[in-house]
Amino acid sequence: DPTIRLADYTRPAWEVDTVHLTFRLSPDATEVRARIRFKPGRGGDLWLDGQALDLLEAAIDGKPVAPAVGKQGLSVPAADLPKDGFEWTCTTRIDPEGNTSLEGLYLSQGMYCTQCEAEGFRRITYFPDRPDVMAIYTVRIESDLPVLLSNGNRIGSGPGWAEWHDPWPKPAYLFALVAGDLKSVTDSFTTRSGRKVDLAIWVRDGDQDRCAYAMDSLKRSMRWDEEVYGREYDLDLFQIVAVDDFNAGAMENKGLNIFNSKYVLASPETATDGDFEGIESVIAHEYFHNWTGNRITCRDWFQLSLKEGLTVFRDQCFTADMRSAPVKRIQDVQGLRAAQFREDAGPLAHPVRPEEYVEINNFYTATVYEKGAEVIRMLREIVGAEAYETALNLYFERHDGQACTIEDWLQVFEDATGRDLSQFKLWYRQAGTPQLDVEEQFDGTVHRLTFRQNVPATPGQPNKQPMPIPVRWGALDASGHEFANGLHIADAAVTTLDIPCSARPVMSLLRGFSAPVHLKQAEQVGDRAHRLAHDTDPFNRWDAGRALAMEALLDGGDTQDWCDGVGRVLEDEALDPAFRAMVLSVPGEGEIAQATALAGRVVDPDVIHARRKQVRQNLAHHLSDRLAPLRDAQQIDGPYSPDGSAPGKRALANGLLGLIALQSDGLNLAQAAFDRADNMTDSLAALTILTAHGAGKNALAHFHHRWSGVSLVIDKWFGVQARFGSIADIEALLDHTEFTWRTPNRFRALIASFAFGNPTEFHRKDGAGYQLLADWLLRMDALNPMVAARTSTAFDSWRTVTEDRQALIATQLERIASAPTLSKDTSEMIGRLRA
Ligand code: B3K
Ligand code: ZN
Repeated sequence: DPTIRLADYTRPAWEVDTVHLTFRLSPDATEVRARIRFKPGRGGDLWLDGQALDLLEAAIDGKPVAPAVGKQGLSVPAADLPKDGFEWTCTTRIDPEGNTSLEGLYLSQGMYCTQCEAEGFRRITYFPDRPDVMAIYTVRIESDLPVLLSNGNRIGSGPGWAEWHDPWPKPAYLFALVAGDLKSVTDSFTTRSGRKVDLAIWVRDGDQDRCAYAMDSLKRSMRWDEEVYGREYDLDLFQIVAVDDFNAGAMENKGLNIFNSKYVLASPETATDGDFEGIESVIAHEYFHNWTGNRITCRDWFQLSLKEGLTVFRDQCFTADMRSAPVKRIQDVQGLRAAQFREDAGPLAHPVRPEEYVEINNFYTATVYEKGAEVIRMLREIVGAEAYETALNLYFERHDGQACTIEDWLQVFEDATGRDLSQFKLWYRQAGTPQLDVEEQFDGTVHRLTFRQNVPATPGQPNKQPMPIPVRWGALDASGHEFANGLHIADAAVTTLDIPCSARPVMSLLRGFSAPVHLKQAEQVGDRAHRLAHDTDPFNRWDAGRALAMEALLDGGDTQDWCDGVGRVLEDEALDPAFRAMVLSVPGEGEIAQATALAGRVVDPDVIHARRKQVRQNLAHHLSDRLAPLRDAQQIDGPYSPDGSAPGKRALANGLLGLIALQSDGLNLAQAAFDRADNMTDSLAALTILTAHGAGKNALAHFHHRWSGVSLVIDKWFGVQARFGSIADIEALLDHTEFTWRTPNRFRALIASFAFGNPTEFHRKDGAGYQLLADWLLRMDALNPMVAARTSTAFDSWRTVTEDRQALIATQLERIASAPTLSKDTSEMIGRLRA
């Protein structure tokens, strides 16, 4: 399979004005008639992408043509084309039922739906399927199904047909079509300029009562984008469809978002606080794409972070505004460290703007998304909030309706601020998590900090240049009072910062996690505990506790300071319970593994598991009889609410329950909590604790019985067991009648949860865990390459584990690589993993 390179970009030979599509829907023989108006671009032959299509007929300006058709598309020589433009018509036949890749048009439980990003449209009709070709679409759908939807506004309908028109030019990846027996929940939103927008969420009959939170999140997102970014919605209708079979979380198709039902459906009984928050943020994310992604899109797929990094940053700020900003920041950094730092440290490391790919779907990564968002956060940190707003307004004004690049994005910041951002651009070009070492020296009048940065080598990038690293800092005196603060930009290999003061301060660095780096600060004994007790920056306060815990986890050292500090935070009633819950949590095994590897040591997942257990036990012992009263103090009165202070209280109560379970008799309390739970958050928390202790048998049976048929909840039932079960347990689950592995959510609930969330069994010394994963990757690859390739990243840290394990993984990677047929998705991933 060919490698696509950013450096090879050329403008389209032909551009498109309008597209008319007629779909005659049928499960295994849908006919698509296309009428496309082409206008000259760069000029040359006409190349139209097309995959898995049956071409029935084609014509140019009404005259039949016989183009050269291959597996990837068709071409017509320039000589056969009217040079001022022409109308292309063709009819293709496609097979939605047999489409198991879930790209293009497919069937999910009797419902037709599409997924066209990144390159699914070429599975519907022949087209220049690249985001810099934007056109106006009119769509006619013919089918007996009652609900027929596409982008934009409905311009006509009758029995067995409907027509839609989207007035805004868009790239093909934003095209969508849905047809099925669906029910809607409707509402409306009045924009700040007074336009009424109809809102509809489409679900299967029976699911209508689980849409309220999604609808409310949508309205809050629309308001927020007006208030914070000055962006109004631009159509009279905004629709969301929930579908059970979906490769990703959701998709921002113009005016017709399609969602994995996991990010739409929720009730207190079936969804956890985390699920509600996930819905709020994904609804916001897809909605925000309307401006950052749809109105201004990407010139090519190398620019993916232009829309994704920015939109993640926007949804993070939205959640911070809706909920607790410090807690949101802590969660985001935890996620960044767990997924992106991990990716950046291994064979899959790539820049926020990659320079080559074989399969673009392999680059919808934590680096493009989450590190991309961090880069924008840094940019705002460096230029300031006001200049950020000016630059964004310029961006919307200058580039509305265009397909843009990272250069365009940085240019608006340069123009708005007069700054030179060429060094900043390295954040888009250089992969790897920079390490920032700090040395401190106090000479009686000045405290001097010396920052040394090092960006590690990554695949294809042996040598790196220094990057501008914004370091927010605060200086605390012995009583915990903050006497100075500021922003230092570490923009050279070595930089220094002098703080005049009369006594050696305790430095709080990288506040709010102002840059995505590994900070190595050789603090003096007691400094971290001091900051855990006093830091005025909540993020750093949390992180100080984290660092203390990590020290003990890495060296098996003393946990006294950490336990003391955590105990004091827990009992500080002035602190938000959600924050206290975060302080209580111990770094996960994956994070400990990363820190181990970063310290240059070999990762033994069994040792890590044992250490983590010991550290939690120490904390439980230290807090001993304070745990139960603290938990009781989080009692919530009144009905369940996913908003306000209740989720934080539940998180704290359940975190405490996890520690109580480590004490004698604690499991009885967990069982009682399970029996009493009246919402999914508490129920699943108790179930997880019981299962983690091998005491979940009855609870699991009860849970399964109670939720049989509610697939999003049954996913959770699989997930819990996947994370704590033995391989034998997993094998029994694989044989379970409800393990419908063809549904991505169910496959992920069992296979991905096992591979990513059950390190001791996955890394079992006999290699059974690796073999199990490889078996299922091969099986899934034949059905749905995107899901298989994504799941293969579970092997991405394989060179950090013990040699015996590395050898076992190498065998499995080799086995996958030599399979007789392998998708381009998975073969690219396996190739990069083995390189
Ligand atoms: N843009 C989509 C992701 C599409 C995934 C393609 N493999 C969802 C999002 O990021 O909002
Ligand atoms: Zn997105």
